[in-house]
Amino acid sequence: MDPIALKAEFPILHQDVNGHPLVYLDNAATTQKPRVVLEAIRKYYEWDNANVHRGVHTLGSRATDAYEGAREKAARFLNSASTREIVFTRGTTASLNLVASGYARQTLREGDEIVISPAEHHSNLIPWQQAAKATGATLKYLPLQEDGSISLADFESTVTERTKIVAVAYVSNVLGTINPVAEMAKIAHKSGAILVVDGAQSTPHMKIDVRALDVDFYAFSGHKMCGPTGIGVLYGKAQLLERMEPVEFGGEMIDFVELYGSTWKELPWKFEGGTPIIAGAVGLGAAIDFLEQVGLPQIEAHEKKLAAYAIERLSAIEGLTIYGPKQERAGLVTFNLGDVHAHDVATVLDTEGIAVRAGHHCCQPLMRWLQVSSTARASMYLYNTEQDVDRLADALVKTKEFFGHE
Ligand code: 7TS
Repeated sequence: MDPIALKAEFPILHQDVNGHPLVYLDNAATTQKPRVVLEAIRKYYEWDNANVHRGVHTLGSRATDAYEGAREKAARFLNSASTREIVFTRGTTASLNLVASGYARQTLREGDEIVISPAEHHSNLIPWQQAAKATGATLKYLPLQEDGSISLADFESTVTERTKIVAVAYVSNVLGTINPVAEMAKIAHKSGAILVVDGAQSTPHMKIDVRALDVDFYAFSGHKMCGPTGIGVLYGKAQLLERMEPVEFGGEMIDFVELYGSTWKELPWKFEGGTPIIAGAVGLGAAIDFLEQVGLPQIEAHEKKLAAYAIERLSAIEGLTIYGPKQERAGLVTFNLGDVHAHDVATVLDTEGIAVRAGHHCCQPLMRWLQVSSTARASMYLYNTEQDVDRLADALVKTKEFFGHE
């Protein structure tokens, strides 16, 4: 894998920001888009645009083929058994909300438990809070190890026969921890619970096989994996999706409508009310092709190497604290520089053309657990290089001097 050759495919990365060549290290927030994705969306709008599943005209059937073709790509990408198990949504947040509203609220009873971790992104936390409130179920938190990881022993003792739903991120967007979701699925299933996986930070960076992992629901966003914003996927096992009621009603999702009652289309369309995000799905399909061509195992290996290098370079900066495990982690590094506010760190880095994110990263309970109000985060992708990490490390040393920490 040649990150420099790959970078050439991303027009946006070839610009100066504040007088310096851009170093984009905010990939956990969103990734940039390669030419093939931009072209696929443009071609769709220039040649095929029409509404789907209704037109008998040629453009209508081309648009339908493009949309359903993207679903086939997503099914293959996740190794799901069927396209019936692939629901297009707006992204991870919408996918998790769909499970919380369509499954959790309809199946949970008072006394049931939902198990999550305090390291979850708000998108995998608030929907469960709300589902618990609505049903009388109890929200139960897994303990975290000192480095923020979850031990399987703790997991096993937290999940009981009352647990009906377990929801965890495969990869933490702050700590870079990689949760053992295959083992978690086994333990959850033994207790009769289902496992919902937030795949926002795993899907772009490693090969995902939902059948090998045996997860019950799996959510991800297109924009974090070279695709456009506004499109994502909810994978669900067919027998669970069958049991779920739709949460959005209207056009596209119905079978037969009478004055006082209606029936729904079959899977997955009963969950896709209204005109869908057709161009988004087309762009996601192109992004999947692109990632598969590069190779997910190659991307993962490249990012692990870069993360190890970043940890080595950043650890050498006195006064800099890195959060999360030092090994066996994903390609992002979250840190604080002495007592300098993370927003100030990110602002100074921006004057050097380096884009990182600062703040609570939509993980306020985790910030409290870390006993910080915010952190800075550099997150890598396939187009980042050791030179990018060097630029970051050098700029951090400058930042330290700027704020008077010698
Ligand atoms: N889950 C995790 C683990 C995430 O990192 C994010 C987005 C989401 C869910 C929500 O994804 P969305 O596409 O629906 O917004 N995380 C971040 C981040 O870390 N910085 O900006 C967005």
